[in-house]
Amino acid sequence: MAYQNLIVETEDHVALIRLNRPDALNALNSDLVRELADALQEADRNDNIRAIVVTGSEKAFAAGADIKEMAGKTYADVFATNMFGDDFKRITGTRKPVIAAVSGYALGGGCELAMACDFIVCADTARFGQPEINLGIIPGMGGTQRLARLIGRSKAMDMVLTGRFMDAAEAERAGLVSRIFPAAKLVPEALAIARKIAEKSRLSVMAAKECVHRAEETSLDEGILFERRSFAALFSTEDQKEGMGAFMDKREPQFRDR
Ligand code: DAK
Repeated sequence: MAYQNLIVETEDHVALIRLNRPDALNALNSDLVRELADALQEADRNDNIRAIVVTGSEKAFAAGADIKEMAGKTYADVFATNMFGDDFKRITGTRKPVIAAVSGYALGGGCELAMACDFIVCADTARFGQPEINLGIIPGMGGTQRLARLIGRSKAMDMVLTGRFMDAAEAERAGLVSRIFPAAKLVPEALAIARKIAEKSRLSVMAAKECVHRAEETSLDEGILFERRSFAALFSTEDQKEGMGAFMDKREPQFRDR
């Protein structure tokens, strides 16, 4: 599919989706968010793709929702159209692993988009923030919820109430990002991580993703039960036999997603 606001490339079973509105620092307008949801769904359906990287430009992952598009909206517009809501649900519904590779600004909806991916790696230039408070609004794509879960209430309140930006080192310390790379190496490193995941059994990757996300949505007891059931289910797969057999034979496993 051809996109106006994205550049999509696929290599070695990994889709690289680059947000591409350079004149607006990749501000998220409704077209871009719809296209991103389409691209992720397309990648999810494509058997050749096993992992996905979402990135922006060197200067900005995304500087937030498009303020120029939002400025004139009324309560009725935002509420009745469920602004971004349906597309964002499609984005978070992606079943394959999605890595956010953040360079430069990840602000407002941009930070929320990064947090909606499975994990975030960033460049040493990254700046995360929820500056909506400066515009007389609050985060609207899960920022208050995901940030609080990921970095704790104290830092989340600090970010959301002051609108200050967090640099890469603080983001890593806080647990918002998993790894930091020099800016020039960010995308190659993110792709290398995605390729590493792409080598695993698709079945255990998808089960692992579902289980980790459950941790944010259920009690510990329920989450552990979900994990236990998923763990047991994987013993019905050929890939479990192959993975353990390969270990005992001292060879690399050949997973077949069965
Ligand atoms: N929207 C629209 N255009 C933006 C933009 C944005 N968020 N951010 C930057 N731009 C545009 C600028 O207007 C400028 O365009 P021209 O004026 O040249 O036409 C161009 O990008 C370059 O920006 P600057 O000239 O400002 O570049 P600087 O390097 O000087 O500054 C900056 C970079 C990132 C610090 C600055 O651009 C900035 O502060 N941007 C705004 C950041 C921000 O406030 N972000 C939060 C937006 S509110 C919801 C879901 C989500 C949301 C709301 C509701 N629902 C589901 C209900 C989310 C809300 C937000 O994200």
